[in-house]
Amino acid sequence: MLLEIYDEIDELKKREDATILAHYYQDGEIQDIADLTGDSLKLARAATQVDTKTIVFCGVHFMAETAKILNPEKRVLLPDMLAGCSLADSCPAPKLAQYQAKLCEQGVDFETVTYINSTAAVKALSDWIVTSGNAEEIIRRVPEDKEILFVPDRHLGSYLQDVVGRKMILWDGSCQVHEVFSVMDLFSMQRRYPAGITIAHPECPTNIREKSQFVGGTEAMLNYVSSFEQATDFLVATEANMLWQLQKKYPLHHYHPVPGVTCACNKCPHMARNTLDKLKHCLETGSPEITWQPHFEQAQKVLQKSLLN
Ligand code: CIZ
Repeated sequence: MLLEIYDEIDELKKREDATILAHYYQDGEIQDIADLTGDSLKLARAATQVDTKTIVFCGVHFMAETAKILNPEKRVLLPDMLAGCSLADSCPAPKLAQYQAKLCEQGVDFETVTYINSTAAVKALSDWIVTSGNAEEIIRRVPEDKEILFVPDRHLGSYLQDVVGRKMILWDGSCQVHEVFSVMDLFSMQRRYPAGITIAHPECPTNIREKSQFVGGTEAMLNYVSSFEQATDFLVATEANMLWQLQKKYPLHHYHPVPGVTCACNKCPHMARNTLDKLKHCLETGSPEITWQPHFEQAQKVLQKSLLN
């Protein structure tokens, strides 16, 4: 059954001249059939190098939208148009515009640094876009005499404040997956695996980050794990499908999801909307498709300056 649908998708991919990009938070069976897997920085950059007419983006809406913005001439398909993001939802563009106007009235001289987990309309209101992979580097590019308004993830923002040593005005958003890790669950995992190494995503709350030996985005996690030559237990505080990618690339080690076997709430319900059936269906029908919107033009300028330069 799985082999059959893989063959059908392969055939459709040829027929439609398509490339499949998949985020590390997609189910393993989707990552397995993708031409390329990655975090949002790697995938956004890869999308600009694709030589097929169509990109099928297996990820959430803002990721496919970013691929379209960076490649207006390509057809970009998203298997499920409702694959959203709690972080993007936490920062609606009109609310951000209102807050920016208030800061201006108060005489605050600031630049807006926006996490890529945001809508195109929010990106269009921003000075910079960051991903978990390039945030430190971009924040260091903001002139020292400017305040920074960081949106929408308060946990990533607070992590970056510590790392870069720069106070920022933080928007009050968070990721529903990373927000739910509890430090008590982590402690019990650490008791179960006393020699284990805890690796956490910077979208996790401070109390989880403080109890972790390594904090970094998914690409940084892969890089970190690659430096261990002896079999090691890793306790992983991020979306649970990341374990599939870790296991595939570095099978020597053992990976344990935080909070562990008793709870599946560390799976992103939005990413889970994409399935192999929907992937096949979007190739068959050419829909749902991300279509160009007027505000993409401004978002494109900010994305290009932030991710491609
Ligand atoms: O930047 C991304 O792709 C996300 C959402 C997480 C990560 O660290 O890769």
